[in-house]
Amino acid sequence: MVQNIISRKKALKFLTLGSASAFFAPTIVTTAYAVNETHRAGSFLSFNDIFNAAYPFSLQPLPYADDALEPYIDAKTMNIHHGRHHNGYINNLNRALEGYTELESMTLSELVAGLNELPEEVRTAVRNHGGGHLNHVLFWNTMIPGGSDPTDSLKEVIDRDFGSLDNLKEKLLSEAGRVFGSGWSWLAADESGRLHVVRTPNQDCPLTDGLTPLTGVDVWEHAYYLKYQNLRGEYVENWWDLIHWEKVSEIYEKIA
Ligand code: MN3
Repeated sequence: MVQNIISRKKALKFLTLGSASAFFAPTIVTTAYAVNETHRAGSFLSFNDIFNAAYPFSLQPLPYADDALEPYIDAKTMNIHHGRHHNGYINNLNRALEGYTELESMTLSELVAGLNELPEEVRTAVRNHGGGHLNHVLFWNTMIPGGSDPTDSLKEVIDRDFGSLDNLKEKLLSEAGRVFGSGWSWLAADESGRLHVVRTPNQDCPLTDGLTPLTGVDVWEHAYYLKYQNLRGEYVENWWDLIHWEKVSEIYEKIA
């Protein structure tokens, strides 16, 4: 039965494509992405583009060139991380949702926030790949070449909730250091606008626990190992200096 629905859907998709592209129509939605080529930089995504993207999900270009965060994050790492790892999450997420009409109409943040209410058979896939997609979109879009300073209004909230920017940095970096294996350290906000630092394993996203992530550092080895090897702390220190605070503020203002 489920198979029938999927087949009909596929057939429909096929029909809506032009005849030339129909030859190349994939049986599943995948994003082609050539790794190890120079890719044109895109632009920074809005709050809406980050959190409310919809199926079929696609890989957006990085908002800067692969080498723009050098020497802190090297071009090869960016290229592989974005083109292979992030793209892989997207393709797997699309595969998992295919044929689930109700889920296909949900936004990325609805899927991740509502993870525990999803059908059990797709829950793990959405947890790993939906989280993987959202976490990475946020990661790329909350770094900026050359770094930046927090906006005055956000600085006030940081001072209120952490005492100082230095305290926040210390907390974020120490949580990153406490990730055993793969995971993330996040600056996140609750519904009342209070800021929190949280650590998540694997690709778990704070949204599933009711917190909106504002920015976070990916401490999977794929994020830093080519350049830093075992020096995770040095990588995380450098990440801190790349934070795109204006984008962080923009996200915070949407939810606070
Ligand atoms: Mn990653």
